[in-house]
Amino acid sequence: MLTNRTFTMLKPDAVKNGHIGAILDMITSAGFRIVALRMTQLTTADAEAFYAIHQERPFFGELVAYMTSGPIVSAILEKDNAVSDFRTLIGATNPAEAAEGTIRNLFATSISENAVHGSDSDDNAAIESAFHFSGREQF
Ligand code: 3AN
Repeated sequence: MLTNRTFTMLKPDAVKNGHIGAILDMITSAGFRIVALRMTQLTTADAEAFYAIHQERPFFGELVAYMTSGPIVSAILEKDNAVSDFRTLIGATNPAEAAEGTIRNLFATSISENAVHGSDSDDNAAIESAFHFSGREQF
């Protein structure tokens, strides 16, 4: 249904460090069209639900605490091959391994505070988009 779309969050560290504009500029300069956009702050219940797939991982508590620690910017992005191209643009989960010039290489501070989220499949892009935006907030 949402083919050619992916979902992203600019995480609390990126917002706190003043990188919203620079990151959105990198995203649109790479050919993505912003089709939904919001600044918000996740509740603990929101973050636990969004990251439910990671609930058995040792870093789950740290991840939820971090993702609720301040405002985030969530967005839906459209482009051919959006999920894969966006994963390339953001770089590896661990910024120490993120390729030069990627968003995480430039803006992430650590593996847990890694600046941005990007969906890992078309199915998850659709689920995550619907979690954050109603139909009439998607253009
Ligand atoms: P990605 O965001 O690159 O798809 P996932 O899905 O493996 O990475 O992990 C989701 C989030 O969990 C990451 N963005 C990161 O914030 C956090 N995370 C992943 N691995 C670790 C780790 N080893 N220690 C702390 N936080 C982690």
